[in-house]
Amino acid sequence: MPLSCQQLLQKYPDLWRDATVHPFLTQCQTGEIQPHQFNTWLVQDYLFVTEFTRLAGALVTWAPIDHFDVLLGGMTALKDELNWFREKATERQLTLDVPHQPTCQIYCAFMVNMATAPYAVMATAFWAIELAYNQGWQLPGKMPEPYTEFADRWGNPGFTEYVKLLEAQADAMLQSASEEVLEQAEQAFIKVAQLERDFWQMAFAAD
Ligand code: HMH
Repeated sequence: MPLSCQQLLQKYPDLWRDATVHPFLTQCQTGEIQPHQFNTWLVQDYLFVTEFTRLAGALVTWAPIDHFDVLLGGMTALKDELNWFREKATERQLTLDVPHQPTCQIYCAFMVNMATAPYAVMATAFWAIELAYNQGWQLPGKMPEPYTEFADRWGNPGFTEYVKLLEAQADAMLQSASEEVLEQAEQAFIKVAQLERDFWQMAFAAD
């Protein structure tokens, strides 16, 4: 049973690679991505982040008080991020009032489910979700316009630091977790990796 976030990454390298390396991202870097693919990602990711914000709220509900600083800092960033998504949508003349695509719906349902999981499990899932974007947007290298600000949002050094703090908090909980909770945390990690891959694929395959 894994006792740390790093052990999860080491145990499932292929799953994690597929969560963070995708033609959607490499084609943002080369400029080959088409506007309808990018816009599909943008609108669906806004919907994703609204549900992710509710998961952040659930974390605050169950976290020990010494985890508040990191989590509340994350929520402040989410407030800014949601407003930024609305600006980006307006610039691109996109409506955010659209149905969830099936993949986005499944990911949102997973997060609703996580919100009632043991805190160690939700903290592990929350870390994995943020790390996926932190690494995913960094790996292709410098993104050209108009994608630079998207890559910077999740790839910037401050965000990398935040993800490390989330990892330390998840690790602290995993250290004293029961075998059953460790198993749940491992399953949640696997699920996040698969859902991340599916989310890129959903946008990439948009028609
Ligand atoms: C699908 N995963 C997805 N969207 C995001 N915005 C993040 C992770 C990071 O918050």
